[in-house]
Amino acid sequence: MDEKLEPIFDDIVRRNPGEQEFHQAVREVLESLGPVIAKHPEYAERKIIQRISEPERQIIFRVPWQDDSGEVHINRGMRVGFNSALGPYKGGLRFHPSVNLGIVKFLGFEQIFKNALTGMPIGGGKGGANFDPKGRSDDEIMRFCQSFMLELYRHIGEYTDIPAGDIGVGSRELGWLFGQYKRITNRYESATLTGKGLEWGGALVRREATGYGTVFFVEEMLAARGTSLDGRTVVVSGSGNVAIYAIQKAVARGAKVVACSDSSGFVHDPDGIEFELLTQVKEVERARISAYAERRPSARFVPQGVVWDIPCHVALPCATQNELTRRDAITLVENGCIAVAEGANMPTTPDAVRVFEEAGVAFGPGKAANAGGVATSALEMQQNASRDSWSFEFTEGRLAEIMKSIHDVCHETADKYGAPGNLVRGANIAGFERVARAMVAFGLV
Ligand code: NDP
Ligand code: 2IT
Repeated sequence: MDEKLEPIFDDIVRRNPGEQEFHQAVREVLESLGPVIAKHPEYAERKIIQRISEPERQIIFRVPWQDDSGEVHINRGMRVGFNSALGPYKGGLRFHPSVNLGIVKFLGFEQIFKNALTGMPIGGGKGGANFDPKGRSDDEIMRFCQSFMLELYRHIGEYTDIPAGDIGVGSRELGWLFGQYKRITNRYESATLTGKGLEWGGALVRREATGYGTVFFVEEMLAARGTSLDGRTVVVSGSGNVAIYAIQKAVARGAKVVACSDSSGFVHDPDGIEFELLTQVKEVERARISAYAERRPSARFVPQGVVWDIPCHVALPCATQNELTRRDAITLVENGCIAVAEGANMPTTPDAVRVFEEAGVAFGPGKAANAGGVATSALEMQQNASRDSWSFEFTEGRLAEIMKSIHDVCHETADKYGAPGNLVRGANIAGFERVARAMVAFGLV
């Protein structure tokens, strides 16, 4: 890290004790910004880095609810509005037992730069709760969503803050959240949430967008190196929304996806993961990934196994933060991996990223590679604003253009700042510069 930025980083760590994931996300961005500060002294004078690292607002609230047996439970809900220089706060809601303020802040911080890279008018935010939906009935999850919205509603809105899904929150939960929002406010404000169902204001392609976008990004990275996905072996972690549609699109582009996972282990299917069976198990039945192997003779389930032990050309981490370690990176490189793109947010540990960089593996950081989800959320907002709905083909075409433009701006920015091929630097600098310019324009706010 540039020596001018070190005391700023130390101060951020001091002011946010114990928030390791947040520190990790900030460090990664600051490590890219030395040459930007050298070129733009006005950013240092106006303390843009110190301001961008402090959320504009953080809301933490109690979420009480009753389970099916009548027992009372208390969870902690939160929403962090990190930066609104480019537009209203935009970002998902995560329901997972691991959620805490440090995790929501790391996600919100990443979201600022990701959203800037899309070129759409959206600021960065994130929220969630330490609620564990696993093993809960539909009624229990609905009551939780309703209680969560009973506080959240007063903080969100089309021009203020627009939540969407993330881990544990999909269109089912968004339906319960929107139903409650509409009831409390007496207004059918579609553009207050994105990722909605198609019958009530949702947009085609939003469900598929993050996974598809990650694969489009991989294709751009490979094309820049004179190759393609065709005939490549791919391994994906996770088997949720992002993973499922990354698998579908990778297969459509001629790759063979041989493994995917959930928190209980992974399945290896040398014949190629069958999309229909995967969606039946994970989306329809909401079962564990082992159920896939039970019904597919060519597949085996490896409980608690590390999916990165399966040899592949392309690795797509699509589950959660810090799931791909230095050890995993070394294994992947030894097995001939040529490209990695982060469908998840910050899934690769910093020392694993270094292994890929040193080995010359093409690496697409999450804030670029998984930006297709939030970009398509912005397309959903556009459709809501004009009370229109676009076709699947048209919307997918827009998504593909956006992913290409994100790849190109990261690539060009990395070149311009003397780090050719380093998309981590390119993404951090390009995202930061867009936000910084708007913050300078607004004066001291
Ligand atoms: P889902 O809830 O649909 O799926 C999450 C998947 O990751 C599941 O297979 C889950 O397994 C696994 N997983 C989650 N937490 C852990 C953990 N702690 N350890 C091991 N496995 C875990 O979420 P999404 O697919 O929406 O999100 C996946 C990632 O993509 C997240 O990092 C999210 O922030 C990111 N992302 C999502 C976007 C979206 O539009 N949804 C957009 C951009 C990024 P299990 O079911 O066993 O918990
Ligand atoms: O991490 C992310 O970009 C998301 N979870 C999607 C956010 C959104 O507003 O669509």
